[in-house]
Amino acid sequence: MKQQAQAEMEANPRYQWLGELPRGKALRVLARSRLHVLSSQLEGGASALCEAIACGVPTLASRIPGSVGILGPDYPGYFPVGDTQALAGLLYRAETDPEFLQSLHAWCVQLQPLADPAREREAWQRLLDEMTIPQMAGPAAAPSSLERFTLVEPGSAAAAVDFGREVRAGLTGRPKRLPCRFFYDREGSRFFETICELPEYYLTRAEQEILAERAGDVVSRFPNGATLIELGSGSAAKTRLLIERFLRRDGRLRYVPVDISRSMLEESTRALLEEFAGLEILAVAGEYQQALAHLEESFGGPKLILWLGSNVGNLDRAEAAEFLHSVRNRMAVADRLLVGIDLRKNRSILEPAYDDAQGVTAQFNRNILARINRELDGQFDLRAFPHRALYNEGEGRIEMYLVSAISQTVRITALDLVIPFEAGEAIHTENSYKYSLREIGELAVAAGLCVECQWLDTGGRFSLNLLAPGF
Ligand code: AVJ
Repeated sequence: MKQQAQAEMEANPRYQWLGELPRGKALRVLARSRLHVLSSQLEGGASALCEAIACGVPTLASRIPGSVGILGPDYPGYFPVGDTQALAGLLYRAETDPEFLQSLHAWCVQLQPLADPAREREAWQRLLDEMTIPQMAGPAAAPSSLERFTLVEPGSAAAAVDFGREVRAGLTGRPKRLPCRFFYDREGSRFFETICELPEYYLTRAEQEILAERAGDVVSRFPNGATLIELGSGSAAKTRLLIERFLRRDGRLRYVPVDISRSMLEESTRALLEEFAGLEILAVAGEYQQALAHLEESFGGPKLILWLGSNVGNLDRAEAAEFLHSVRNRMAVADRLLVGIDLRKNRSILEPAYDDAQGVTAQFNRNILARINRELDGQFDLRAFPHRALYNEGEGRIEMYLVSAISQTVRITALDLVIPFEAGEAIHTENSYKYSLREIGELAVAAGLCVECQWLDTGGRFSLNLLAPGF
């Protein structure tokens, strides 16, 4: 072929054979060209075609399925496979008929987003993230933080669509409501971290107190090589107490934090990896349902599954039993579930915990409207929606609302929606269920679990429950 090409070059001043070029050089030649020919007789030209599209250079292509799949059936620049005469005709036309060349060019420019390198890199990253399975660190090496970290984000593509759909459904329904899982974007997660330090919000400190006391107890129930899985890990501050204990004993630990906030996950795991050399992390950014699949992964030893912070309180009692049951179904006999549950108590303690003097909880609550403004081009005036937290004693739950102070309408541009509010009309944003010790026992039974240990803080406000699969 090389000889044939050289002969042609001698006879034809318009023909130049450049030989084999490294990819970078070939791309530079392509990018300077007015037209590209893809004369493939079989499959295999898709990458060349995409490079040309990315460079904004139109292609004359043989009509093979691989090219038709990219350019579409009606593209004007095809010639029949192997038909040199037809190709020559097209080349001549492209040289002499500017409109024809322009039409090819316009067609290919339209396809450019498909071949955008940034988009492609992102798609590859997503695909690789989904497929990566964590490897236990080798014995001799001291792997870097990066080597000990994997992040998967199972439902990321669906999440954005989901937010808009839920906002529409929640604000056009009656009574108006918004699901509390949407509190936790970057800003919301920060507000929640601040809530955990408020004097009125006793939950975090009470749980921390129990864990500080009992971490050794919990860890001693597990053999060397256990995996620690955490649902709703947040900043993982309390988890440190367990991680430290495991590492002190075993030298290494695999930790699988699951959280809806990807930014929070990345931040908290980075800190943990830097602090603990023996720690290996598989972070799952997603909702509980997506995390369940990862519970089934076999990590070798038994699993300790954490569900702390009374996160269970966001589900109603039936949902909580159902969710715990689905967790239980993925547990082996030796696995355990450690669940932090806030207890029923007097409203004079509960209501301030959800309506603090500094107004952080109010900001946390209103952040869901701020998020609609940010992500869906909403026009909520946050000042017109005061925060309200009520303890419903019959149901044993705190109910949070945003109440429209005035009669008003609010546009949400991205949803093409206008929402009317009466003065005093509320949006229900969260339930936080509280349990009696008896209700905890009932919850465990309904989920097919049994309470192996139960610890309370000294104030008797909060409980930590070690649950085992019941038979
Ligand atoms: C994260 C669900 C446990 O219900 O106490 C805190 C959320 N809402 N203040 C809770 C929350 C308002 C919190 N959980």
